Amino acid sequence: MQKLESKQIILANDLAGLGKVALSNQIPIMACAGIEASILPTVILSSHTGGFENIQIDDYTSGMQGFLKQWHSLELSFNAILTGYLKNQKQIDILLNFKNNKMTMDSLLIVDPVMADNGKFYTGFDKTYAEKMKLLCQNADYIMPNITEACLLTDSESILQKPYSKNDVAKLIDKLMNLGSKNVIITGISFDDNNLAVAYFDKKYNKIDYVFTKKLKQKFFGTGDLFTAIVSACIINNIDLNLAIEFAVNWLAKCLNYTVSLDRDLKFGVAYESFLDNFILIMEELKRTTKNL
Ligand code: PXL
Repeated sequence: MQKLESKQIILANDLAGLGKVALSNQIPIMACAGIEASILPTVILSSHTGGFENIQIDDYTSGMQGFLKQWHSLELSFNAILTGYLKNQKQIDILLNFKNNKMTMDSLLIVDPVMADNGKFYTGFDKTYAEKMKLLCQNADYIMPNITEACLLTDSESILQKPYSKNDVAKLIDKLMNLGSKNVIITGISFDDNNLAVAYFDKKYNKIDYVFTKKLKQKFFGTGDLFTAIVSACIINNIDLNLAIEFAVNWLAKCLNYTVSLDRDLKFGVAYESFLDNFILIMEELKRTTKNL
């Protein structure tokens, strides 16, 4: 097995040419975290699908198999694989097979079960897809669903019909743990109109905790992909989950507020570039304090 010096991650996500989402967001985050990324595109699009027209969309399912076949033959070892937007059930099978048969035991599987938001499936996803996604989550070391996806993975959609409580979220986390996921992070939780929260269960501390942030009224694209990349980078760097989530939420809040201040069309993505130097500083400090613990 070939051991490369720096930490290694596989990013399985879509590649959109225009409008920064998915891989376009996650690749720079990994570089700034000092982690080398191997790129596994699931779909190649001329732009993301939120608010653009005449989009060129190429399903990359067969390409993924070729990529992984080559990588396996090179006997590389990876610290983690982070999955994002997957186009179909076949892609889930491909990743499950790679994780269970081709990766070393200490490689982490981190799953963002992208399929729904605001109580609804995204176009192209349905209940059968959600059933398959449960399988991927069962095999995961960390799952990062939003609240809608968490409900769909646990057949708890009724929670979304009315205002929900911390007690409801605790039940959801319990069900997700029973599914087999080792650590659970739920995003997009909203108990009131003004705040958004991330809830997480860290097996190491055996308790549920929350990080809150101010809710912005605008709709952004690709924030979930930035969030999962930042938290995954911290996990690989052995940084505690509470520090990781606080870092991700607070750094993203700075980027989002700046993006709003630019008064531009939000479909082009979050203007995070001028905050990457700040990202590197915080990440390096977190790595240093983790090493000294
Ligand atoms: O996570 C945002 C995203 C990712 N990938 C594709 C998208 C979007 C949002 O619209 O269309 C293809």
